[in-house]
Amino acid sequence: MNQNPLITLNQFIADEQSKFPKVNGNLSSIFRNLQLAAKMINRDVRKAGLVDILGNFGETNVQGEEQKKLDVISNEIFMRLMDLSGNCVCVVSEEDEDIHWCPGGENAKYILAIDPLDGSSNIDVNASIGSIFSIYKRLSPDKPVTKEDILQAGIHQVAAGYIIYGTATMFVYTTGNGVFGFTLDDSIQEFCLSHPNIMIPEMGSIFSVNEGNLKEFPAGVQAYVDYCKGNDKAEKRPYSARYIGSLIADFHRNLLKGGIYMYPPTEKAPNGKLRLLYECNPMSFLVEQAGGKSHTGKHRVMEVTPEQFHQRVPIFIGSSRMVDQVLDMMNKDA
Ligand code: P6P
Repeated sequence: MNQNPLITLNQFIADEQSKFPKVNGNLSSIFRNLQLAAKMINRDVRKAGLVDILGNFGETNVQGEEQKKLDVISNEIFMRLMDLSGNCVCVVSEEDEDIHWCPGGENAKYILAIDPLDGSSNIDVNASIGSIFSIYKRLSPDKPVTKEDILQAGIHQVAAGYIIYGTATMFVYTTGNGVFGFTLDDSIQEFCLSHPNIMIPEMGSIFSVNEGNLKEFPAGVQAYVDYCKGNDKAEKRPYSARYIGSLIADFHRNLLKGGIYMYPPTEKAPNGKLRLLYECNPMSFLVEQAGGKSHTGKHRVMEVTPEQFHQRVPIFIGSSRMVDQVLDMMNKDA
């Protein structure tokens, strides 16, 4: 019999909340609805091959990318459940150019930024995909929300996390007191604590980058990729190249095993491809809480003050010593 106590995500959230007597439970209510959204999207992702919901929706999102039906469905699920939580004033989503204002949420305290289904180009080929969320508190509860409430630097996040729809479905999050992973037990439809206090190894032997763009990378990044492929048994080089094309899948593996994920500037994407508000900031909050690092090449990601809702930044994120190595090589090249 497994001796580990069965701690569900709901119980864990309640226990965490009880540590802060002054807390009124509004954030917990958002988490309960995020969890419900995760279960609903998991249901749709798992049956994608069965129900005719594959293929392009025929519309494009603000990023100009073909929208898969599951992108649209996932976005609608998150929006509906944030509306119902009553504790969210607005949502910034990768799928919507404009802000979604939650009806009746004018006086709510929290702002959500989401990538409802990241890696969606992998849906039709059955590779792991995921949802990413980032939560902020509005700056001035007694005044109407302004752009400044939404464009806060990542250091001001109150919570962040992702759901990975992989061989198992996991809910991984932080509120600034460590990183915790919960695995969905399908038989009882409960997320159960499986990875308490996740810490990323300070050194790893996995590098994740799209080498198809290698010649477009800054010289220091090219030098680091070359270093990863070098021969040094003591340093476990050559490292393993692992790049799924799904940020959450690559990040989750590197978080548990150690490694670095890079999306450097390219000619096509001079500011990188990943979005600051709902991809880079939440993943950076998680990795730093797990003892890792996240950098744009010029700044700590979480210290960048956003200027636009869908702003992109380059990102080097993962094991602290691996991030330091690539930054050193970029600085030498500068
Ligand atoms: P590329 C998916 O579209 C995504 O945002 C990340 O999940 C993934 O790591 C990256 O883009 C893949 O981009 O340009 O290498 O195909």
